[in-house]
Amino acid sequence: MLPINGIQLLYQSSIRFVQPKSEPCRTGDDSPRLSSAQPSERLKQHGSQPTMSKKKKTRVEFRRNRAKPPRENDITRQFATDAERTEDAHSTERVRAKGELSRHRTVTVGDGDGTGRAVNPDVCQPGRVLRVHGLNSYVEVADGRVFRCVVRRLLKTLATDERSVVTTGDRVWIQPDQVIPNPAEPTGVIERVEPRHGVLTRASRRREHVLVANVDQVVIVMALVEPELKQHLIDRYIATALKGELQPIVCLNKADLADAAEYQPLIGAYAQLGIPAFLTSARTGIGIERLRRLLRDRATVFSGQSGVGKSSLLNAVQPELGLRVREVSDTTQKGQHTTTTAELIRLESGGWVVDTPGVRQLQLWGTRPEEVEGYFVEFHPFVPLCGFPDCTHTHENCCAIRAAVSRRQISERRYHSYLGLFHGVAEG
Ligand SMILES: Nc1nc2c(ncn2[C@@H]2O[C@H](COP(=O)(O)OP(=O)(O)O)[C@@H](O)[C@H]2O)c(=O)[nH]1
Ligand SMILES: [Mg+2]
Ligand SMILES: [Zn+2]
Repeated sequence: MLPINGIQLLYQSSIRFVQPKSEPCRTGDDSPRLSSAQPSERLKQHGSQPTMSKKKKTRVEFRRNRAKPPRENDITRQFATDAERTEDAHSTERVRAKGELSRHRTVTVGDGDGTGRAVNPDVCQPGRVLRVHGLNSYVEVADGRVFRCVVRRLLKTLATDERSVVTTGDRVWIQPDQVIPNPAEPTGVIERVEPRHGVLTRASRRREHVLVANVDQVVIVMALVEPELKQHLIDRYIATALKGELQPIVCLNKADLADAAEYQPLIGAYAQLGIPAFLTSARTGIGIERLRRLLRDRATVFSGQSGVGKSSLLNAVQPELGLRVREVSDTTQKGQHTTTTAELIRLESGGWVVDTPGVRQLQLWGTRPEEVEGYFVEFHPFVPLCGFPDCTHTHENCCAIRAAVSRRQISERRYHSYLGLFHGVAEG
């Protein structure tokens, strides 16, 4: 008996040792505090805890505030010693007049974000990449002309860590070709890509593939049937949106094919999280007016599995688009996409939309497991109450998240989505 008691005592004392709080397990029953706990407060609470929590916070914030790790440093240095430098610096000063650029004061050459090559505004002009097709990028400039452009070889060298040097939605500077044989199709060279914000990315052969850049929001299209609704997939898309700093909007499409009432709890759950969610039907027009309103004056990317009705919804919003819609008979042929490349399309009502090809495998690119909780907003008030500052909310005893799930303060469905993402990210 004695040895067992001894072991128990040892065990208990070791628990007390790692337990940072005086109470054994406080998982958030003090509701007033919970409801008022804002993210900033959460950070403060973290900050007052032992060093481990401090370390954790720093890492997460670091990732969130940085668009991208710096590229090839030595190339930059090498470039800085280049004779061109004076000339580059000079032209950059003039380029800075454009409001958005002034945020990046050190854009001269090879800065960390974007492919920061200085341009000469006398011969170059700014534009937006509408689509990328193989080696050609189609860039619309201020006067509405669309240039077929190749990318300056140097830019490709600077951006070796990424599959897409230039992607749909990029803001670029192009140098139009001197001789343009066919005025109907002017050509040029992309000289510079501005730093990106609001991106939708996915992993592609263990590299990052930026599907689209510089958008404000993502419409996550899910079909209620055909293909069958996979609720965890919605959470996966939402996490991807939040990681790319995009506002998620959930469209549950093909509402004409299912009993709409059944989905009200799901819709309500997302509304509570501040994520607009509603039923749509490209066929009958349900929800199209609301969708149209949400798209006005914003840049939006449509995302979702193949066959859920992304192109059909866009056609319903603006019939003149005439986007190709996949025939029903095609649905069984996996790997066939009618939309093969992401394309930026201007809406008559103001704003831009991007129809993306169906993404079969969506991973949270470059995400560490401990970052995943950040993409579940309803977890935020509870996280500081977990017994361990580095709680993963997967198995720990004094976990405020797990306690909240058992009290139904966090939905079990969302918690399972969290686990799926956490483990998926952990496995790489
Ligand atoms: N019944 C019904 N069918 C739809 C709806 N939206 C799209 N579809 C059909 O679903 C199929 C795939 O649509 P498509 O727009 O190509 O999907 P995408 O791959 O997401 O762009 C086509 O056969 C469409 O006619 C809808 O709201 N209701
Ligand atoms: Mg499509
Ligand atoms: Zn926890």
